[in-house]
Amino acid sequence: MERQWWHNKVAYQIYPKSFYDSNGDGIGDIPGIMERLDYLKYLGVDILWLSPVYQSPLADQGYDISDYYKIDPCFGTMRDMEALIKEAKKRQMYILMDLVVNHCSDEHLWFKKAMADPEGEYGNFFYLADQKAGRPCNWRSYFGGSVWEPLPGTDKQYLHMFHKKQPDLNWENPKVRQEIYKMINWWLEKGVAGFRLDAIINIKKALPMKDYPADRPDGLADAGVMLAHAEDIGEFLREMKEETFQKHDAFTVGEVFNDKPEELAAFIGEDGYFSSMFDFRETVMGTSPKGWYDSRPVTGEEYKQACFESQEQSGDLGFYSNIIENHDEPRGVSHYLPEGQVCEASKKMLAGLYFMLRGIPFIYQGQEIGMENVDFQSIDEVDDISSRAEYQVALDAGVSEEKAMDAVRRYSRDNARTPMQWNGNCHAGFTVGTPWLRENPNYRRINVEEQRDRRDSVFQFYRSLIALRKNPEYEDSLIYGKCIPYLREQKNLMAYFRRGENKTLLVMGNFQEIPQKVKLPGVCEKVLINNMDWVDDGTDREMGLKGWQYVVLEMRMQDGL
Ligand code: TEU
Ligand code: CA
Repeated sequence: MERQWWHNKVAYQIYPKSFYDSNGDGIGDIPGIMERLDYLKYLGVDILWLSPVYQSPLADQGYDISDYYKIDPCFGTMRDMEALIKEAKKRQMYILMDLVVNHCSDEHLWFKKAMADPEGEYGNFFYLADQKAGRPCNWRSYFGGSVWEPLPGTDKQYLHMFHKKQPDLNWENPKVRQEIYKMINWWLEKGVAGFRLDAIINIKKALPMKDYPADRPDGLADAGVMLAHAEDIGEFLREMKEETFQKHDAFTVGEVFNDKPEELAAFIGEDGYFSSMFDFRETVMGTSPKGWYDSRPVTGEEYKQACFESQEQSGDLGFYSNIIENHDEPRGVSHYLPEGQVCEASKKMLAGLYFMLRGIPFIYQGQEIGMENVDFQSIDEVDDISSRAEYQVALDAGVSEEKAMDAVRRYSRDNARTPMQWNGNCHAGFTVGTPWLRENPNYRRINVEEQRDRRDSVFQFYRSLIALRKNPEYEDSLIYGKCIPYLREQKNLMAYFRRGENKTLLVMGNFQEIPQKVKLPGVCEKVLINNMDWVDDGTDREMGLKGWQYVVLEMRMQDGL
């Protein structure tokens, strides 16, 4: 496989609004990110993905862009952005922008022009239809309700897969595509290293539009069903890559749900449309088509099998990007670890297990100190539009308010969006003003200041995971080596080899509170990482693991293994 600059990198997602507020207005900003670059460098991450900072009415926290060439004043100025790119470069760090091009904001000039003259050039930038013929299809928006909305002041309606303030761009129109490529190149020329491609699989609709069988009492059909019928998205993606990313050797990571396994090579293979894409197999596990209220917890066994299935699927054809959380999900430790078992040891184990899989590890802000879900008491404490929609879905299904709140507590996107916990002072050291979203009250216990210099902290554990992945001695096994499950059927043990040409590492986590014994397939030469002070020196052929213990071993394998 041809070597790429990003293969051995570790990425970190910043949610700017909640990262660090430099001027006391309660909103995190770009100068705030700049002040924390040295912190991120010390952690050891290289690639920084910024959730959107473009000009936006913030109906969906910046995923509704009204001008792709401007920075929203609440985040700073274009000069700040340029300075950030420069400061990152100085530290051999790379900035990824969020590329939100399935839709723009209804306050974007294109949409305003479409409203003023639906039959004109800009009408064709969107999916418009006459109102009088009724809805062209029964697709349900991801944020609830029909995807169709009247186009104000006209007799038309427009399509939005997400919020009604996020009209979908018509990718079938070559002019739209050219506008987008121009914008992408403009940013690449500014020095960003690449993009995370938001909701990218939505750009291709199954046309002509038609109804699918209704899957809820609202008579609508999940938009994902339509996506499964959409074909030839590759034509758009290849064109985009050739016109933009490829010319700049950019790193791209696609947000791809509803992926089709047979297309994986086309997406992330050597000549794929993207450098990488997120593995969401674990993320979507346990979700229900009915909504959050009907979703169920994920067990350790299920988590393991999902990881291994993805690893098997990608094999060595390309690199998935591995996560346990992001700005759309609950905190990974609250989601994947059993209730009542969330402690520093189990947090480290979960971190270590996903981190050593083949692929690019992404850390979401706050994950490195083990931030947890929030104990929201009422829906009024929640800002996120998707949580509010899901709350309503639950009530409409006849679920009690208490149960509906339970679902919000478990799945709300705001779990990940509360302010970064820098210290135990007022507002977790995030702002000297009033934070736009209330901080998690546990910040006095869980914060950077407390963990940074504590030898056995979650933060220091992440540092050691990153350092191991970066150690050139293990590049051959940890970056390019195969990932081979070990003792896959042994309950609550997640173990796998990372096998390179010269070295074989064995990664093991005991996904339970009680100890268990593991047969060794060879002799352990070195313990490279251990989340506990204790290691079983039992025998050459067997190793005991304490509850939630995690180790990475360098092995001398028995002949034939
Ligand atoms: O998310 C796309 C997406 O598929 C999500 O809506 C996901 O299904 C949902 O959040 C699960 O809770 C991207 C962004 O990551 C998200 O923040 C935006 O709201 C969305 O696109 C629209 O741009
Ligand atoms: Ca600010």
